[in-house]
Amino acid sequence: MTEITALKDGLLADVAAADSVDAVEQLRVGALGKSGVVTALLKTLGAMTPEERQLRGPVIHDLRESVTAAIVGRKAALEQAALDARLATERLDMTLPAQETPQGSIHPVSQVMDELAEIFADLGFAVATGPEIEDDWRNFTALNIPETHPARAMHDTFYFPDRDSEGRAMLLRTHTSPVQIRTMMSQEPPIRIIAPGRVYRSDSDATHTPMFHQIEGLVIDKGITLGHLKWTLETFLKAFFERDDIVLRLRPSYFPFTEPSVEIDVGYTMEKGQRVIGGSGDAENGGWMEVLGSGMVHRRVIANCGLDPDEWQGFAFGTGVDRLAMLKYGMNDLRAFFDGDQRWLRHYGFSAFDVPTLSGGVGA
Ligand code: 2NM
Repeated sequence: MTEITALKDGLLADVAAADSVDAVEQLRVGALGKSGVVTALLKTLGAMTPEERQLRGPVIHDLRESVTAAIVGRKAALEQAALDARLATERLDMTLPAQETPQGSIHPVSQVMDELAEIFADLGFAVATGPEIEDDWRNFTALNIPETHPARAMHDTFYFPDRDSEGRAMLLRTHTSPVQIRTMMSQEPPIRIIAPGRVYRSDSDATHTPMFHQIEGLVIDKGITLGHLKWTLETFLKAFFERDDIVLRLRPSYFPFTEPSVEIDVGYTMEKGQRVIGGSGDAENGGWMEVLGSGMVHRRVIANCGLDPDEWQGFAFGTGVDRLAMLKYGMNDLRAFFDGDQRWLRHYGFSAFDVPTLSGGVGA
């Protein structure tokens, strides 16, 4: 019995003195391994008389448990100490200045979104955002887009396999209009918002990517007319393209959510063999380019949002941010926008210090 107590004290002292995980492991093999001293003692229990076993059994089991616990504890302490030492050497002071010049740049889409927010803020518009996963009521039904409308077809819309808790089909929003629906349902008019963001359509070729960026605008107030729409979009286009000779052509069109609906063309002229926004499209060397869709918000859409269409009227508009960026900064392949090619980003990217301001010129 005393030799077991001595063995236990010796093993515990060895474990406590072990200064590496490897050393502890060697002690474990020597004591608890297949031919370890403690294992050998456990094996002697089988050959004992019941009386002997009753006496020595608990002592041997206590030996095994004490040694096992000591080994586990010592290993954990050593591992923690090793981790603490590593963390101490790998510590980085993130408040120190960078040792190398940052290589990142602002993507043209982000830059143009900032320009748009700046221009419309000056006209009294707030920026509204919403989820990219929407339901078919907010994305289609509320906007007066009937079940049979081609925009709802599977080849245009990315649907999720499951419905939401209200039994509505879930989808990736195909435009940012559900943000306008959410705003009309949750805010009291007057409303003046722009809704920029990612939208998704199952479409992919040289001029279409399955994800692209849209900006839509909405004004709801009393006595809003097509004149307000025309002035707002003309003022916006002059600020965005930084030219006073922007000429608009309003063309009748059709959208389910506006009545009347108006397509906005902008005059362009040829400069050095390139189309440049500005000047009359009817000029000798000019033409018209479609840049915005718009219209007076359909009274059914206003009513769907719980507002009285006899009291509240409004206009809305929408366009592609990626296309606006291409027109302003002269890129020709939409697909390059989302490739993450370092050379493209170095060439077309903006400095983080290039913050668009109206006083400094949004074009930078
Ligand atoms: C466009 C063109 C015309 C539009 C309408 C609405 C809403 F929610 F108020 F009904 N939001 N956006 C709209 C109207 C969008 O994009 C080409």
